[in-house]
Amino acid sequence: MATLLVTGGAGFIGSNFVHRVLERTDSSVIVLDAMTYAANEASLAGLPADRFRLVRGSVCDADLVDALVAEADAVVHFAAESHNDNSLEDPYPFVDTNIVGTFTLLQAIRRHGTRLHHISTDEVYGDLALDDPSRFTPTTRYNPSSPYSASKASSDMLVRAWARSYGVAATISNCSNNYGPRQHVEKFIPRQITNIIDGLRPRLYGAGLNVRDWIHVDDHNAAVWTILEHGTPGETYLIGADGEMNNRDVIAMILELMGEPADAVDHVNDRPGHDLRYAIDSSKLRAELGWAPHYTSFRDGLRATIDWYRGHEEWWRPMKRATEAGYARRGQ
Ligand code: NAD
Ligand code: TDX
Repeated sequence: MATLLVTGGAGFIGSNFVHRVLERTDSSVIVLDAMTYAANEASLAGLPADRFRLVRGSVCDADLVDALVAEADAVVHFAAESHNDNSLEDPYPFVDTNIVGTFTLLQAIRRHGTRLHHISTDEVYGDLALDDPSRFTPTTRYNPSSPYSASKASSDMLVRAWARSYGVAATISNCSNNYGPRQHVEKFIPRQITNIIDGLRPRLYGAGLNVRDWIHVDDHNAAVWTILEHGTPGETYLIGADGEMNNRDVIAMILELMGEPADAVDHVNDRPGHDLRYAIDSSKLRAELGWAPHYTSFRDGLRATIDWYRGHEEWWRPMKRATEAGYARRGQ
């Protein structure tokens, strides 16, 4: 893949993907990013200028998207509004970027016959009961709960339709909750780490029994690269690393790793419609494409992530105050 177009490459997962590709391959990368509040240009610092270019613009801008797709051999589509809490407060940008943006990209992909990998989430399947032994598989029925997950489910459906009706060479992956460096401090794990650094207590929604299936961002991105190289167009792959844990236990681990007492937690307002449990069965990806996670210890990955936030205060400090002000407004 000589030239990759990476949408949303200034965000959390996209920026880690861009670093990985430029470090490990000879490919050139063009990032298209609207540089919303969720983007951080510092996440793209130090990349080789002869193989990397940042274009500021929206995936909803049809002319710009068409021109960039024309330059690319393949497109990896990370760009999205990504935070459930924000989608509950103002769903409009989620419909616009996640649905209209994906449609706009698909039309350009269709015109140019370019390979596409679409990044999606396990949240499209809704949630599982806490005592349900089953996990999400590629045939689980779509049943999204929030405006965010409904918009991602819509985008997946568009990709599937464009693959079937127009023969677009697209793959889709639905991944579980990511953690690791360069994640916005609005998200669960970085919020708690940076709260503790700031002398604040972690904030647990409700009783904290909701379960998420954690995967290190590098394991997600390794899977994306594998699918891009070896996946079958038209197929959907679920990405997960068997990392189920409830929110209370994650905070307990963060407190312990950061040398704080186990009970130093505030319970705050629950998220409306809060999904109970996500769990991914990634056996298709493992069996068909030979992927396996590298980070098998969540504790070690979390320790490294805590170290990253301790060592990169200049990266997250500018966004911390506004993020906490938004949470305070919602009693969270
Ligand atoms: P993020 O919010 O950190 O980054 C999203 C990026 O998209 C930002 O840089 C933002 O500026 C950009 N963007 C937003 N609107 C845009 C537009 N209209 N045009 C161009 N760029 C735009 O999100 P993330 O956590 O890195 O998630 C990336 C993708 O992975 C999303 O599609 C998300 O649904 C999916 N995903 C995330 C997780 C997770 O745990 N974070 C898990 C599974 C799937
Ligand atoms: O302060 C908090 N306290 C808390 O208890 C925050 C910010 C969250 N939570 C809970 C809510 C969830 O049960 O922690 C869990 C994780 O919350 P988020 O980080 O907001 O992630 P989630 O809603 O699970 O969605 C994430 O994973 C799937 C990403 O944000 C999505 O983009 C991805 O699709």
